Amino acid sequence: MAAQSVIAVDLGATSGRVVLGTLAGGRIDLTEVHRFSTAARQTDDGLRLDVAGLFAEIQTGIGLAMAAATAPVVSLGIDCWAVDYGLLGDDGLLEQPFNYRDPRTEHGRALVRERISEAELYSRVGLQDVPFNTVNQLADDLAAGRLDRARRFLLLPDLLASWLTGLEVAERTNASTTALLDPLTGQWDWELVDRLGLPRRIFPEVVEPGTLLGTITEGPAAGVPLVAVGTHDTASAVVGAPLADDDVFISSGTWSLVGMELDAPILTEQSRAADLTNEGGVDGTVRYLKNVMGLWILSEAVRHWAAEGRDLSVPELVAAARTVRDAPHFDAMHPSLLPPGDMVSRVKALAGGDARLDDPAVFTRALIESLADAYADVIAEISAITGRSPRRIVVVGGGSHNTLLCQRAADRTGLPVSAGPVEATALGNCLIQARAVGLLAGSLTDLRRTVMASTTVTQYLPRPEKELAAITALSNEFGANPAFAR
Ligand code: LRH
Repeated sequence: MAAQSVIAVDLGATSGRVVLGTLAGGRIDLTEVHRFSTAARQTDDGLRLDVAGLFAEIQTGIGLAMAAATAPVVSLGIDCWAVDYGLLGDDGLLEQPFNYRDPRTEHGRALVRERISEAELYSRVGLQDVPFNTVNQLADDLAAGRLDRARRFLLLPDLLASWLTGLEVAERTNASTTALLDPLTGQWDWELVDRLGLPRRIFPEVVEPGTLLGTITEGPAAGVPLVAVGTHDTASAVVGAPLADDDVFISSGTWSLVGMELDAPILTEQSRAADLTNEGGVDGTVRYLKNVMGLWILSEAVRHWAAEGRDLSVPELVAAARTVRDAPHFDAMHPSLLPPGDMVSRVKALAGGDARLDDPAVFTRALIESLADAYADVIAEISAITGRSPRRIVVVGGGSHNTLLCQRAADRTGLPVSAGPVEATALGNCLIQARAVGLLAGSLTDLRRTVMASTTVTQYLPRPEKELAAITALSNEFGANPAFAR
C-alpha cells in the first residue's frame, strides 16, 4: 500500500505536540511538527487553561503538518490529559476551564461525599478517590451556579474536536475518568448524575474510541476525517505500549501511571481500599492502575529553581543524581505534591525536614528512589488483587529516557524493564486512527506489532538488592563513588 499519513494532536500536562504519522511497509514514522506549552495559568479566579490559545496552537501545528506531509493525510485524532473540561453555553465557551490542580476540587469532593459514600461511588464507577476526578469539579461548578447557563460539558479533547467539526460527543476512554460513567455498560450512570443534582442536559452522547466522528470543517485540515481515538492520553499511551500478557505498564511523564491491562473492571472493596482505579481502554480493555505523582515533582522543582535564578535541566540533574550515595525517601503519592508550588519545601516536610534535599542532585535522587518504591508497592498490590504475576515492566513516555529511574525501577521491583517508546501516546493515537480508516486491521496485539517494528526499546535487568546494598556500603566505607557500569 502506498504511504499515507495521519495527524496526531497530543496534549500533555506541560506541552502539546502536533505529530505527523506516516504509515508504509508495516511501519509508522513520526515527525513532530509543532510543540507548545499547555501549562495552566494562575489567575485571580483560580488555575485556568487558555483553551482558545491551545486551539490556535493546534491549528498552527495542523497547518505545518499538512504542509510537511508527502503522503495524503487521511485522518486526524486528538488526545489530552484526562478529567478537565469546558462548559459551553448558547454562545460558546462560558469561561476558561479550570485545571484539575486547582484546590477547588477538595470542596467539590466534600459536596459529592454528602450525597454518596466513597464505597458506593467506587462500586459504581471504579475510580480511585482522587480530588481531581471530574465529578468533584462538576459538583463545585454546580454549587457555584456555573452550570446554570451550561448547555454542555465537554472534556478537553472532545471540546477541541467540536471546534474542528461542530460535533459534540464524549469519547468513552476519557469519559471513564469523570467518575460518572458506568464501567460495565460504558454509558453515563444516570442515577448517579441525578443523585448529585447534575443536569442531564449537559452530558453528550458517549462514543467508542475508534469512531470515525465526522469531517473537519475548520482550518487547514478542512475536509479531513476526525477519529475519536483513545482521547485520554493514557489510553493512547497504553495502546502504543508494546505489552505482552502479564506485563505491567508505566506511562511515565508528568504522572507515573502504573498498572495492568485487564479484560474487566475490579470493583471490589479490596480494590477500593488499595486505591486502584479502573479506566476505560480501547477495545473494551480496562487500565487497572494507580496514579503515582511522577516527574511533575521534578519539573515543578526545576521551575522553582529557575525562579531563584538557578538554571538546571532535567538531564543534568539525573546525571548528578547518579552519583548521590544516600538520599532520603518520601511518599511520592502524597496529595501535598499535587498543586503547583515549592516542591523542595514540601518534599522536605515529607522527609522529616532533611536539609540534604536542598541539594538538587540529592532531591532528584530522592525522587527517583521514592518513585521506584511506589512502583514496587503498586505492582505488589495489583499482583495481589488480580492474582497475576507480572513478568516485566514496560515503561513508555518521557520517563522511558530516564535511565536511572528505569534501572532503579527494575532493581526495586525485581522485574526486567523494557523502556520505550518515548512517543507511545502519539503512536497509540496514530494507530487507532489508522485502524479506523482501514490502513491497519486487527487487535491491540496486532497494532503493537507495528509499534515494535517502528521503534527500539532499551532493556534493564534488575540487580539483586542485597548485593547492590553490599557494594554501595563498601564504596561508602572507602568514600568511593558506587556508580555502576551499564
Ligand atoms: C496524564 C493524565 C492521567 C490522569 C491525569 C489527570 O496526563 O491523563 O492519566 O489521571 O492526567
